[in-house]
Amino acid sequence: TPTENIVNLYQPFLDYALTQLKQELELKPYPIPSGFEHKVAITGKGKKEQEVDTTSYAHCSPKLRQIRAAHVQGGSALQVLNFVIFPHLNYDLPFFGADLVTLPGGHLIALDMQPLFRDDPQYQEKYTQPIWDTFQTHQQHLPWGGDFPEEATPFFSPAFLWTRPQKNELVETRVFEAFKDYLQAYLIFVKQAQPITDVEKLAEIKQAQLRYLRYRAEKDPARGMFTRFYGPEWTEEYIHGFLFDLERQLALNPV
Ligand code: DBV
Repeated sequence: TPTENIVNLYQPFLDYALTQLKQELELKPYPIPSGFEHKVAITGKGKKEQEVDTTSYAHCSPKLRQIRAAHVQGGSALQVLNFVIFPHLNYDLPFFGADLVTLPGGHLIALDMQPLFRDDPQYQEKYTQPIWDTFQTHQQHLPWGGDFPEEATPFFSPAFLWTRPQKNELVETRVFEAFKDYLQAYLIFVKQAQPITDVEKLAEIKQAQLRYLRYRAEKDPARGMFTRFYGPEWTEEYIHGFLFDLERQLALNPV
């Protein structure tokens, strides 16, 4: 039934990604701070009572510092999969970023290989050109999602898929295909990536990673939702200690 499908709308995305990554990379577990692996809250009253579960997943590989997912399951009116890959700081790889969100108002999909250097033509040639045809193929079927924060522009590539589909079916078909294609293309980038040794370039990468990370931690669009369900303390620790943890990690292990 439609309801059964929607309460697990993003599970196939998560299963696909983890299966592919395990197949293609030497994955190791990445620690999830204790108390953040799984969190449950009950919202609403009476007939509107609803459990909201948040489950975290994290791995790393020789070239990828953190591969992590947050999967929020709160019935037919709330499903979220936020999936981000953060490369190690000695690679110029983009971030793999997927924000798949279903709220009572509808679906919101953001999918991209988020660039370290948005306006650098050589960077675009290396990391946007190879997925340009894939982007165009899917974008035809996924209308532009409309307004999004102007200040987020530097963090998205020209191949940013941004859409608010009306129908579940479009998420289950076209969006899922796009997600698979972007992940496959990302895995090719990872395999081809060579470590950067130039000290100036390394410094630029670190600055670009921190810029991205600080923006995302500060502007996390899920902050309000998590705060309502799990309280402000849990939420801030989840954001800074797990979802966007680079600054904490650098404080522990400076590069
Ligand atoms: N978004 C996250 C994380 C989430 C999450 C970690 C674990 O970065 C969920 C959960 N995104 C989430 C939710 C909403 C959005 C919206 C719950 C809906 C918020 C609401 O309507 O209450 C892409 N995500 C959005 C929006 C954008 C993105 C543009 C619309 C929000 C708005 O208009 O302000 N992904 C998001 C983003 C960047 C990115 C802003 C920036 C680099 O990578």
